[in-house]
Amino acid sequence: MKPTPVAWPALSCRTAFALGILVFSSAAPASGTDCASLAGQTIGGASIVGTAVIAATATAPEYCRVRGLISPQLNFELRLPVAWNHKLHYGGGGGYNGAIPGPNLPALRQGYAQVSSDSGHQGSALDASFALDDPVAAQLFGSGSVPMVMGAAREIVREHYGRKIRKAYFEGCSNGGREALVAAQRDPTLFDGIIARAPAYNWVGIMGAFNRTAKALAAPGGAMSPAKVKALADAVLAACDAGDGIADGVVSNAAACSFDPATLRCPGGADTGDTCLSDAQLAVVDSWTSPATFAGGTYRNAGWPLSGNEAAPGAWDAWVTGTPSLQFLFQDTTVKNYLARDPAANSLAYDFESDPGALFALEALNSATNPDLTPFVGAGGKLIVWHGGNDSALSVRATTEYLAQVTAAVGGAANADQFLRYYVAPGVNHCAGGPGADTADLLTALDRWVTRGRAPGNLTASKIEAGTGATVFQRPLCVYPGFPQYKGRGDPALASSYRCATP
Ligand SMILES: [Ca+2]
Repeated sequence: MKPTPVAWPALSCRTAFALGILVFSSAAPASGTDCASLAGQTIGGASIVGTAVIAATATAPEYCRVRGLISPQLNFELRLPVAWNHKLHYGGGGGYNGAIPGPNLPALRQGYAQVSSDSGHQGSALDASFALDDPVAAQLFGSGSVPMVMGAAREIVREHYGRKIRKAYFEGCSNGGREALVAAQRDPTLFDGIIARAPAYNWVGIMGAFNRTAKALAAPGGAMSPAKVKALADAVLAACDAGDGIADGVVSNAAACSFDPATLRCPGGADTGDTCLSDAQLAVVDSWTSPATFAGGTYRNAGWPLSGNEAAPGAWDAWVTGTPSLQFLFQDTTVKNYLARDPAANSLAYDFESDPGALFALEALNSATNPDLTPFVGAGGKLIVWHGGNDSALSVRATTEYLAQVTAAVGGAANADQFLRYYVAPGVNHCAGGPGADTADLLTALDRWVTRGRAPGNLTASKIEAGTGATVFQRPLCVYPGFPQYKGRGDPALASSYRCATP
C-alpha cells in the first residue's frame, strides 16, 4: 500500500517575511522581552536603569545595551547581540577597577552576550580609597561582584532571548586575571571555562614586591635613566636573543637565558655613565629579579625575569623606572588604604613586616592563591592561563609558580592536562604590546574545549599593526614550557617557520 503523501502547508511570503523580522530585529526576539521593554524592570536582583539598541559598526554587530544596578553600588553593562550564540562572556576589569570596561569586541563579534561591571565603586583604577571606609566596596572588589553580576546577567539574558545561557566564560587580564582565578577558586560552578591572562593573583606578594623595588629606586643613586634601562636590555639581548634560533629582538627561550647584571657594574660601583650600572642601580635590578617574601614566606612574589625588552615602550618606563611609575602608584594606594589605613601614610617608609594582620586581611579580601582547583575541575571547568614574557607589571614567574602548585594539588601533570593550558607569549608586555606577538584567539580555543572536547594545543599568535589592523608577523603560541624556535629557514614573519621546542 502506497503511503499517503503528507502535505506540508506552504510557507506564505507573509509568514516568511515575519520570521525574517523575528530573526534579524533586536526589537523583537523570537520570544522574550525586547530591548526597550527591559528598561525599568527588576530582574535577577538588578534594576535595569536604561537600555539602548546600539547600531552595528565596522567592529561590532548590532546589540541591545542594558545598564543595570545591583543596589546599592554595583553597576554593570550587559550587551545582547541580535545574532546570539547562546553563550555569555564576562569581561574582567583592570587595576582597582572603578569603571565599567567597554565591550569585549571579539566576543561580541562571535555572538556572545557580553557583560562587565565596575565591581562596586566608581573611581580611578589607580585609587584604592574605596577600601578605606567602605567594607562593602572592598568585598565587592575582592570577590563579591562577579557572582552577583552573573546572577543578574543570567536572568536578563533569559528574559530578553527567552532562552537560557548554554555556556558561560570569564576572561580577564591583570586584575581581570585575578578575578578569573578568584572565580575558579571561590565560585567553581559559576563558569564553564575561564581565561586568566597575566593574573594579579597574589595581591600581597605583588604589592610587597612593588614596595621593595620602589624603595630601591628611591634610595640614593637608585634612579635609572632610560639610557641605563636600554643598556641593561641590550646586554640581555646580546647574551640570549639568538638562543631561540633567531636574533629577532625577543628572547623566546627564556629558560636558557642566564645573564648576570653584575657584568654591567660601573668601575668601583659608582655611577660613571649610561653604559653601566652603579651598586645602587644593581640593587634595583636585584630587587626586581629576586623573590620577595613576607611574614616568614606566607606571602611571596617570585621576582621577574630579565627579558631583554625592558626598554620597550610600556615596559619599565611605565611600570618601574618612570616617575611616578605604575608600580609606585599601586603599592602607594594599597599601603594607604588597606595596610596603614591612613591616607597620609608614606608608602616608602612602610614596613611590610610591621603588621601581619593587615597582610592577612588584604590577602583574604583580594588574593587568589589557593592552588586547589579540584571543585572547579569536578564541575567540568576548563582553564586557559596566558602571560606575556615581557610583563613589567606582573611576574610571569609568579604565574608559572602558581600553576606548578595547581598541578601538584590536582595530583600531577596528567590530571592538570585534562583542564589546564598555560601559554607564555615571549616579548609581550603586560596584557598586550611589546615587540612580541600579543594577539591570540584564546576564546575560540576555550569554547572548542568546553563544547566539543577538543583540548587546545599549540596556537598561533599575531602581532597586529595599530591603526591598520594588518598582521605584521606571527609566531606559534606554544603550550608551556614550549617556546617558538626558528627552524633555520623560511620567512621569519610566518609561524610555520618555527617549531614549539622544549627548553
Ligand atoms: Ca630571538
